[in-house]
Amino acid sequence: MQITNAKFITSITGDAAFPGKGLPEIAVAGKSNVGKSSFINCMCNNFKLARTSQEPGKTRLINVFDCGRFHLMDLPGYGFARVSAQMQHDWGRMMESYLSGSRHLCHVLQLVDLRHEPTRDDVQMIQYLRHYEIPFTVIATKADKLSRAQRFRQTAQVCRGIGVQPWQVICFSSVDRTGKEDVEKRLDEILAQCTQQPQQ
Ligand SMILES: Nc1nc2c(ncn2[C@@H]2O[C@H](COP(=O)(O)OP(=O)(O)OP(=O)(O)O)[C@@H](O)[C@H]2O)c(=O)[nH]1
Ligand SMILES: [Mg+2]
Repeated sequence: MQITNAKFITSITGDAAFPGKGLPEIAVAGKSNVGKSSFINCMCNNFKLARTSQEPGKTRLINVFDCGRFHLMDLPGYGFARVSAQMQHDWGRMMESYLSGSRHLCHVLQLVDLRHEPTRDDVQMIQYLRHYEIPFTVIATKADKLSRAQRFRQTAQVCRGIGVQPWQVICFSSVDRTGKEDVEKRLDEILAQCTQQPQQ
């Protein structure tokens, strides 16, 4: 599916239930600066939708976008060394409360940087998702910075790092739109699964 007319609705903390319209939620997770907001803008064909920044830690709340058939949730990035211990603690609480408490969350798009080995935080995030039994797809970002051969090698590294198979990883670039159609196809599959198993 191509996403047209996506709109920013609100920012939430994850503590209180998001009333929404009962639409399935697809969340975008990943470390700070991995390209979550750029990914959302690229997928929604609107480069002014989610605020992107070269300064990590820009997105501090969960930003909610209405994409018609589902809500896209831009989660705050993790692993930003310069934030205080208090902020890291608050981040953990917010994520835990959202991931364990949302009634409509049906899938997480887990972004990792294709150029680097998955971080300890990436591994922990995947463990969280497995623990809460939340289905996820791995999106490896910034593919434009690598050659074809490098992409192949790096995909293998991502797979080893977080324990997934190569077919579970989509190489992506919000700069040259590598992988955009693959993600669109994946969204169709995700939504078909979500609507087959309506949440209580
Ligand atoms: N070359 C390249 N740069 C990218 C890509 N995606 C994002 N960037 C750059 O990476 C930086 C961070 O992008 P954001 O989309 O703001 O990252 P984020 O994950 O939302 O960051 P936080 O909100 O801080 O967690 C920006 O300078 C982007 O222009 C990509 O696919 N290719
Ligand atoms: Mg962001």
